Amino acid sequence: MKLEDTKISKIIIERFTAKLLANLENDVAIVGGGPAGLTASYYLAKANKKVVLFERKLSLGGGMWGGGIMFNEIVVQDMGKEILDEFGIETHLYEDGYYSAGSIEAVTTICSQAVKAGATIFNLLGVEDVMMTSERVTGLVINWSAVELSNLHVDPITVKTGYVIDATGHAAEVAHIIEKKSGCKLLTSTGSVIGEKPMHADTGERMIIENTKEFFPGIIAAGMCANAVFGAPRMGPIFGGMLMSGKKAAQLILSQGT
Ligand code: 48F
Repeated sequence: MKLEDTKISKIIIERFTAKLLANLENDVAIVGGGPAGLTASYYLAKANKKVVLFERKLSLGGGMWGGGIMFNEIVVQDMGKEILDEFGIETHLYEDGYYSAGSIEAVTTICSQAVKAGATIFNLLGVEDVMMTSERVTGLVINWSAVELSNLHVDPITVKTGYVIDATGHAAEVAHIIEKKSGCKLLTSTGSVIGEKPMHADTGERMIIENTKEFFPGIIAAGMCANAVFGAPRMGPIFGGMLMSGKKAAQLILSQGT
């Protein structure tokens, strides 16, 4: 058989278009494909939710690839180890309560498990706005990262969803968009994004679980975004909190039974 160049193009265009069309309406839309967003997508897909994740970069994994200062090892505590075990990621006991794992194995495995569980992931697509009423977030506004990077004047498209998870990391991008554009008060103590506090791994890891919750009806903060929105410390290259936060975000949505 002789390969036809244009047939290859046709397959990609048709398959991608079908995938995008199939995901314009979904149960949960996750913004950001770092450890928190990917973990949330895994648990939601496993529970048969129609879940789509948008990541603006070419690669998934967010800040996990680089471990700490580009030393590609991550640290987890007991709660993180349990989730890494569930993903089948090898961990090594350092001493009581401290485990390490290779960040390359961690990222590639979590991503693979999320996709195999049924999550649909779009890379190179960024979320630049939300759709909302004064009562609830109802969808996302997406555009190609290439458009954003080149500052081209190209209009975005929209995605309708039951729930959004803001897993955009330190930047808490979706929360800032809602705060800035809607004029509505967020469900934080100040009504605004409070901002992350200086490094303190123990406090940050404890508070991230508590802070994984709705900050406006229809949108849950997960991962580092949760501490940025509700005002808690960063924690550096320990990742149990990110994984647990992703899991909790999924559980909160699943507990709604919608
Ligand atoms: O930053 P990131 O890894 O967030 P996370 O899952 O994990 C945080 C840790 O990596 C680390 C830490 C651990 O102690 O503090 O920082 O909370 O992943 C966030 C992802 O979201 C993407 C961004 O490219 C990254 O891959 N992202 C951010 N804003 C947007 C976005 C956006 N508007 N649209 C699409 N993707």
